[in-house]
Amino acid sequence: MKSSTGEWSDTENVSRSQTLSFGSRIAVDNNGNPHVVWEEYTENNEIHIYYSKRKNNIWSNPLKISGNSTSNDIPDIGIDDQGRVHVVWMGGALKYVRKDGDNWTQPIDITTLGPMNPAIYVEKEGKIHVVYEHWDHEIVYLYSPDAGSTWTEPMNISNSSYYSWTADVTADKDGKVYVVWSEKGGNGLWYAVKDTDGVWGNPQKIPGTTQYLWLPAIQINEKGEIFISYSGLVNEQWDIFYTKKDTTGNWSNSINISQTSQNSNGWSLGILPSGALSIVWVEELTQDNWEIYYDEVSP
Ligand SMILES: [Ca+2]
Ligand SMILES: [Ca+2]
Repeated sequence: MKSSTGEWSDTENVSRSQTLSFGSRIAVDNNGNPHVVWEEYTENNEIHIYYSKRKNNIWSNPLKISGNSTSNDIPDIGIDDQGRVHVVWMGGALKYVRKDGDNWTQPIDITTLGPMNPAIYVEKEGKIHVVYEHWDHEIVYLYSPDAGSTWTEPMNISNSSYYSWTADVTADKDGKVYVVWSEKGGNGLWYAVKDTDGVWGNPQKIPGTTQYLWLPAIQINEKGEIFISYSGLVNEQWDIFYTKKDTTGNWSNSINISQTSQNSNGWSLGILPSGALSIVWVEELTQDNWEIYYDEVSP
């Protein structure tokens, strides 16, 4: 963790297991405590989803939250202002669990329609937005207006003939929902907006995003400026970029922030209290040696 005065703490082992721990995601609650989910590979080749929370400098014992399902993948986590924790992942179907106080619900299937690479965003009051890739190469959206009690039917929001994949979702302070995704084959980054009346606009291409790219992440600040980071192909290797849409609707040119000669891949994007962007990615220093990198950018 990085303190408010800029020092990084020592690395802390959250999973504390003898087996492979992989694919972690993090969310921070109102009190500043981080909550982490990840995939844990067992000795008999099962994969389960685990959770731990840090409070008073202590990480809770890792807890298996994926129930009896033995093959699980790609968790994501969000927290509302009541401190309820919401987690989705792929376990055949798209699984969802909620932590309320100290109690976890049993996993439920919120859709069985081909969920891949899910991402979750939870608004303050507990409205939940989930996007994922469907097998037919479309980006699909699910919504819960009531903190996970009920869910809408899956809705195709990409609706393109291209292979649509790697989506992320967020909402602004008024409740407008923004989804960004990549279209394979050099067709760039696209986004769609759900207005506060619940109606989706047509997907729009983000200007200047023509190269091969993937793994977009999206954030919106209090002013309504939109920030998107992604991995894009440059000179036959990958770099990390970000672009910004200002409040008058103009997109900036994408800025290359990794500028390294080896592969750079995402993703995590945050907005710091100062207004700066925090971006985390991995660099392939040598084959099989990926290291985690971090940068802050004043947009
Ligand atoms: Ca498509
Ligand atoms: Ca690079």
